[in-house]
Amino acid sequence: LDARPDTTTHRFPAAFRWGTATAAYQIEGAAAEDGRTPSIWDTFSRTPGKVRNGDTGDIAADHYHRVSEDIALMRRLGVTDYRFSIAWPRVQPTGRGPAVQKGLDFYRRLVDELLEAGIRPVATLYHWDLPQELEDAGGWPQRETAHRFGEYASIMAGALGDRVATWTTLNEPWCAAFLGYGNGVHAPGRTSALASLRAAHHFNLAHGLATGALRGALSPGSEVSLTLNLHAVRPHSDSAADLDAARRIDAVGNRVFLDPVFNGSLPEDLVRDTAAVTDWSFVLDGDLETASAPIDSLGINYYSPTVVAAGSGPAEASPWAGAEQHVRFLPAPGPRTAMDWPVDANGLHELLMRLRDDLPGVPLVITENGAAYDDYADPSGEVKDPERVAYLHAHLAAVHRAIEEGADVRGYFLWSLLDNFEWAYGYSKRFGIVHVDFATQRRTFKDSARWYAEVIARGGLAE
Ligand code: PNW
Repeated sequence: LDARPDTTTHRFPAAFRWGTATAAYQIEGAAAEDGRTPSIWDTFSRTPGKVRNGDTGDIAADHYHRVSEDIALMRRLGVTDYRFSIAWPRVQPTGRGPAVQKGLDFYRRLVDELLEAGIRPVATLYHWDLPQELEDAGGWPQRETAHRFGEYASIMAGALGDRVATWTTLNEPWCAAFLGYGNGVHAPGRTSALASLRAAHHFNLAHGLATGALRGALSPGSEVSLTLNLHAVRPHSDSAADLDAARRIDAVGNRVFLDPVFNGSLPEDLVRDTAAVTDWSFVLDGDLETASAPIDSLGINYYSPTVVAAGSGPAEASPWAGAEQHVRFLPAPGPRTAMDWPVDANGLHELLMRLRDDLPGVPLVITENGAAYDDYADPSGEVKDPERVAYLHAHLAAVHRAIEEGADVRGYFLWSLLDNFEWAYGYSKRFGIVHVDFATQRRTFKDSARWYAEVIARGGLAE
């Protein structure tokens, strides 16, 4: 039996937000119901060879039909907040024109049931499911898409602005721009360095336009935010060449979004590094001002650190526009998750220290952290996931240490509530703290769910 003394070793601030996170395409299913049309992820997952085992989000965790059941799971966990995303093609199927009432109704019911359960709704407007029609018109490399996104944001602000606690404009624009248009591992699967940089800029513009649209419709106490998967970049050595490799990845991985959003500027070194790809003439007067509309917090998704050295990677189909010939990625040492991602909680602490120093006055929220592991079904019927518990414990301890050292971290959202459609990996990777049997849609708490409920109840960690 567990012999831990019942003493809290890491107590979090009383107002700390404890949540779980999901995304529409990864859990909802009901891909063709109530007027929803295909997004780029429907098209991509139906293209042979793009997603492992040919998996799609057609059914996923069937959350569209199981909202009440899933909110009951969250009540059992005791979370204070729930981070979900809105599927743009459910609300505005062609990405233009009037909203579909049934799409709005679905999210209104979700939000109202959350509020009834005492759980704060944290809504992300874009978690990668662009209406296919907008991709057919050019997608994110096309400026018009940013304006369409601003319009969609005002529809959502009008529909739910009185009851959503936190709006997140975009989830991980780095993945959407550079994996979607750079190396093509994510939808829409295009491979062009220029397209990836254009997309990144239009995400910044879209974020600013949406922030403006939301600002006017917020209820008192509501907030606007942006979630980035910032790369915790470590140079392999202190050599000038390795430090320069780290600078390049920081520019095209982090500052490509941080500088426009928090400074209203483009990183000068990024413009230099990418001179062979573009002169950035797609950045028009006023864009950076729009992108830098003040926001209330920054969301950070963290899974593992990135170690780089001078060298070169594959020139073709890279998500690192302009850095391919100068940077080599090294495997970080130590244990790995089922994604083969290194487990290293120090990377999260390093990132939070950097943001404490670089973005003073900006409240931080961990909007995703978690790990994929294969579950072990105990003969007792319990789902054992000791590695996930160890991963989560170590990362929450790192957040706690960062708070003690002055980082203004307001909350933590565990990725993910449910096992779900893990993008290019399909259903082969399980991130949930609740096991989903995809044949029956039966949900079962894993040990990590019980552990997280205890952490939330205690307001911190115990040994
Ligand atoms: C994030 N990478 O995706 C997403 O926000 C989630 O939807 C996803 O399920 C989760 O992390 C786990 O993967 C990422 O290759 C996908 O650097 C890929 C990368 C990073 C984040």
